[in-house]
Amino acid sequence: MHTLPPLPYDYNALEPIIDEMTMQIHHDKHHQAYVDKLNAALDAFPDLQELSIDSLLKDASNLPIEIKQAVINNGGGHANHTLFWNIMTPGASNVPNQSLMGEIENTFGSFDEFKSKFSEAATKRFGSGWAWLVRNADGKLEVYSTANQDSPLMEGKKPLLGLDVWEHAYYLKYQNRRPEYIENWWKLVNWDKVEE
Ligand code: MN3
Repeated sequence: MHTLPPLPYDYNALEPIIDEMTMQIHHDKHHQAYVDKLNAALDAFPDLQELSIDSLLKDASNLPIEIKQAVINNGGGHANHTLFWNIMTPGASNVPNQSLMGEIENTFGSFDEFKSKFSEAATKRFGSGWAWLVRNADGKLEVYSTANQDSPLMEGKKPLLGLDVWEHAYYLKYQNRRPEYIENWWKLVNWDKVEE
């Protein structure tokens, strides 16, 4: 059975950038629903119930056809949100440590260029999806976005930092102002967790 991990901080901890009601609905309703639907999809497949969520997604192409899309959607939703809660923290003011900062600068030119590339990926993702900083199969850092709840794990990429740009993540406070949500969100990034 997959279970909903508790938030690592209070529902109101990310105020004023992300409001308490959004956090409550997002975690307790949306994330819980992904967990419940993932468990329901795996109900008839005891062998698959033994696998970690990462293993399920990495090998998603080989899943039984009747549950494949349900696992991609809901397993992806479970994995993506679990990462999302953990890479945010109240009062974050830190930047990546020297080693990750050096790698970001080498890959993207500067930390600011990395941020603007990531923000652009988040802004331009049409409809619902996620922006990512990942380590790809060649071990290199990469910024891109995915649709829906598609996990980078399905493409052999390890997600380090993810931003949820589904409307449910920001609509109560920001309505149609996705760029403002993205800009404010940078103040919440917990770089210690990204490095882990
Ligand atoms: Mn979400």
